[in-house]
Amino acid sequence: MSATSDNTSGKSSGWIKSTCAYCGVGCGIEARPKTNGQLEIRGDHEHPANFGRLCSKGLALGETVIPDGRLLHPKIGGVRTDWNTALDHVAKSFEDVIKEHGPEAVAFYVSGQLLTEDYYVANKLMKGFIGSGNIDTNSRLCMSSTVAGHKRAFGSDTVPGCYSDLEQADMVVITGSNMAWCHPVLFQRLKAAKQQRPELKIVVIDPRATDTCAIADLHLPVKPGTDVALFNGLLSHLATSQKVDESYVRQHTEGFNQALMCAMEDGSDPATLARTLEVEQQDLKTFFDWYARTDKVVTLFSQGVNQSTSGADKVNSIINCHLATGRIGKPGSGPFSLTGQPNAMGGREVGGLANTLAAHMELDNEHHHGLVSEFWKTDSLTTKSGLKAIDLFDAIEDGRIKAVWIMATNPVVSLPDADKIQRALRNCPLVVVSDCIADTDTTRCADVLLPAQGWSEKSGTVTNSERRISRQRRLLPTPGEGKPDWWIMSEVAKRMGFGHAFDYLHEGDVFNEYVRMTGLDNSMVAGKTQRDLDLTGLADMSHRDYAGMAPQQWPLVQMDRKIEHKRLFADGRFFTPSGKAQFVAVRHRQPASRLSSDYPLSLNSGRIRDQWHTMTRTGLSARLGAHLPEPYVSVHPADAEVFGLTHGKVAALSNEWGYARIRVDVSERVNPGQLFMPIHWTGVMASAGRVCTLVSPDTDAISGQPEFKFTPVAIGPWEYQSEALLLSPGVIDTSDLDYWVRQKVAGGYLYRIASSETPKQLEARLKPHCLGLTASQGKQLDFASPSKGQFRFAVIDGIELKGCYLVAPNLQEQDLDWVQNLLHEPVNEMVQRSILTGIAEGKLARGKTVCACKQVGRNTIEQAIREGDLESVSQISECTGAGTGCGSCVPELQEILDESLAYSL
Ligand SMILES: Nc1nc2c(c(=O)[nH]1)N[C@H]1C(S)=C(S)[C@@H](COP(=O)(O)OP(=O)(O)OC[C@H]3O[C@@H](n4cnc5c(=O)[nH]c(N)nc54)[C@H](O)[C@@H]3O)O[C@H]1N2
Ligand SMILES: Nc1nc2c(c(=O)[nH]1)N[C@H]1C(S)=C(S)[C@@H](COP(=O)(O)OP(=O)(O)OC[C@H]3O[C@@H](n4cnc5c(=O)[nH]c(N)nc54)[C@H](O)[C@@H]3O)O[C@H]1N2
Ligand code: SF4
Ligand SMILES: [Mo]
Repeated sequence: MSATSDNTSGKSSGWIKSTCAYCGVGCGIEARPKTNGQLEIRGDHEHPANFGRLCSKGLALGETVIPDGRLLHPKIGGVRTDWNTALDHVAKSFEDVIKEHGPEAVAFYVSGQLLTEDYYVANKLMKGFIGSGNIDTNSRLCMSSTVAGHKRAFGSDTVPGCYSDLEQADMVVITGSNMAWCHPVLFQRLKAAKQQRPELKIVVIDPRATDTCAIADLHLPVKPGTDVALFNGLLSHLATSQKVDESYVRQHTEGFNQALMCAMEDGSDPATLARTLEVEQQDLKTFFDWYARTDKVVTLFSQGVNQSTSGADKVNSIINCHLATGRIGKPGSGPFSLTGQPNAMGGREVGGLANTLAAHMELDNEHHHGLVSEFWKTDSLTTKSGLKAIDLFDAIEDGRIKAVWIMATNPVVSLPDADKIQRALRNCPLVVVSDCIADTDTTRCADVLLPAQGWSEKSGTVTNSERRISRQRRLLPTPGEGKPDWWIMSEVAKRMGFGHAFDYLHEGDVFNEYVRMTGLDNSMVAGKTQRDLDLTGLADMSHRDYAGMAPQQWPLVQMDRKIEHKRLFADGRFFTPSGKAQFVAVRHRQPASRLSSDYPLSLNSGRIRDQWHTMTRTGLSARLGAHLPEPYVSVHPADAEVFGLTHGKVAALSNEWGYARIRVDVSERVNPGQLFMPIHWTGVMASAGRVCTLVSPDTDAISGQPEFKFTPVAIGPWEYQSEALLLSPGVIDTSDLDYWVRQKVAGGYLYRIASSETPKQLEARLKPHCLGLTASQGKQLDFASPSKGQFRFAVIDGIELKGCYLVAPNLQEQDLDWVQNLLHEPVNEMVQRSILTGIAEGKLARGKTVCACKQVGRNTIEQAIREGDLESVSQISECTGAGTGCGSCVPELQEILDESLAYSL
């Protein structure tokens, strides 16, 4: 059948096709197990998301499937047990709570990193059989404003476009998205299109100057939270310059006049608008003019839009402009929400959010309720929406929820007011956590730990940003007793007496049930199904077909299963009761929290290029850790001066929610008054690097999505007397250290340490960590200059370095990146001299890693530029290999080149 590929297992010459574990681009990979248990990875040239390309994280997947730190066995109260006991315990405990306090007293908190099959089972169990709506997902933190915006405008949660629209557009607006780092392969596709057609206009709207700006014709560094005003300004401009497609608006939409009236109030006066947005009036005019005169426009958006107390309104303000110009459902046109997690979209399909049912049916729709009850053969289907993530954890804190099961997410790191989340979980009578990693901030709060299979062991499906469903295939055996998430939940369901509904033998059975569900009363009316999500073209797949299924974009309707409907709304008909799209009248609002004299700066947060969320997986790769190894706060030079901060020293941030201590990065990429901090560091990886302890729990009233991008904070220097780098083959006890960050390096861990104690006192603390590593025949290198506060110590066994440390009053002034590789290098005289003097010699001196794929350092690149008189990035790539892997470091290469050229002038 058309839905499957010719080769039914997805295999060719030992290569197995699967999908990348990380972002919503959903790149196809091919993997081949190596004899050492690792995986060889390459891009799948046939996959329509990436056509063979991969980014640094995708390329490093093979390094992250190592057994280090895996959760191997079920545990109750920290004690290993067998599956049967653990499952009985979970089922019985949930039943007891439900019996005594009702179904609203239990909850699931799940994740866009579950496969569709897992997600479907979770939702069916909680909403359909336990009978509570209390299942929410980290997609609440990620996509819920978009879901709300889509539903308000289209009557359905539909991303109308597809990736090729980026290549066909004549203008791409990128707002609130750092695609270069967060959706790198899609960014590369866009960049290639720009190179082919330089007239393709690219506008980036982001308070920060990110690497995404590298391909922009125009960057609007808007004041945080002002997107509604900007797009209202655009809508006003479109109206006054007669660029509204009146016949489209008349035939296919409703509510234009009211939306325009609101828009005019915010945005009809360019001078006022420019002041609100804090951008140049001329730049605004340029943006508006380009948008007005270009027919094919795609607007890409992501967390700078969604994660806001006006997130849903921001989404609708963007959609309003596309509706007004009829630029939707057409090649090269449309609003395009970039999904974050690999299966953010799949979760939305099967109703992962507390306020939706499966298969894009709605909880508050009686007809849908009836259909789903009958299909699942249940009388218990909840009629009430459950609590959204933030409210759900409030209910855990105040004791309304007494049992929670967390799967595939790390809320103690990723939810706002994270210290409260930790307190809530510590006080909750039953916390069950399913994860593949043993030690996370969240597993530390668990009563029951259930080992889940990891990415390379699981089998099922994920859906990417362009609604394309791809197979994730089992590549490696599971270490320990890890099980698929759908299996774990089904076993608990059986023990709760719901066996008839959860009797799945195979993930393909779950998929098939879900596919059939999308066809429930979803027949064609005038050539269009009643709901957007229809997969019935896949309904008669056998297990064999499922095993070999090639990527499929939905809708995939039974009747014309050969046709790929790449774009929705091409016919101008929507899923609202009237069939017309709705303009939503929106007004600009300030973020909920206000700056004050106590907390005068706004804290923005987001991602870095080579790490994934809470680092439980990318943190296992030494290569990925090298790019930005330490949590940091970016601060504008003017603020650095006002607040007494020095680049490379440590800052203390605080507000009413929490505090953090992280490195200072003085940078003009952030505007005055604003700070930026990455989201990735956890309590496992650093002493005080979790951004979410500082993030306020304000949410969008419509979507429930938290405002992660704007929290008022105070900042100041954190004074220390000494610093150290310590290399150790294993994890060390850090409980007596003030400031530390752990980084995975080849052969062990590198600790970056700072202390309020003197160098001598710090060295006295560190020495036992290293002495413990000495083999009887080991040799010690010991250098001490107490007057300068410098101590260097190493333990060597033959040609192997066992461990070492360097202590000084201030290490940041030196280039110490070379220390990262020492556990890996044979210890020759040069290495010994480098350790004793603290200064890299010979090939150790290659500088900070710029290209993670090819491991090329900054010094090497600068030297090549100098010595070879290089003038272009391609020449740098040719000479050093940098930029020839995934290409994500190309903007940085350009920056180094620009700096070197400016210096040589
Ligand atoms: N490397 C990497 N890639 C990832 C992930 C990862 O962890 N690491 N995670 C994935 C996931 S789950 C997600 S959700 C996506 C997120 O992908 P993105 O949304 O691209 O990533 P963020 O860095 O969170 O935020 C995007 C930008 O929004 C900007 N911003 C802040 N406030 C505003 C504002 O008021 N208006 C506008 N217009 N912009 C603003 C920020 O400065 C930031 O540059 O990335 C996915 N891809
Ligand atoms: N300040 C701030 N906070 C944010 C954001 C922000 O921009 N700023 N962004 C938010 C967004 S958009 C997101 S998506 C979240 C992400 O935040 P989280 O979801 O908390 O982050 P992850 O590290 O991806 O957590 C996934 C967990 O699941 C485990 N895991 C991986 N695969 C599996 C599996 O197959 N089964 C099971 N059971 N476990 C598995 C991993 O080991 C890990 O512990 O963070 C949110 N928090
Ligand atoms: S862009 Fe990178 S992280 Fe995202 S799916 Fe593709 S390879 Fe994976
Ligand atoms: Mo996300």
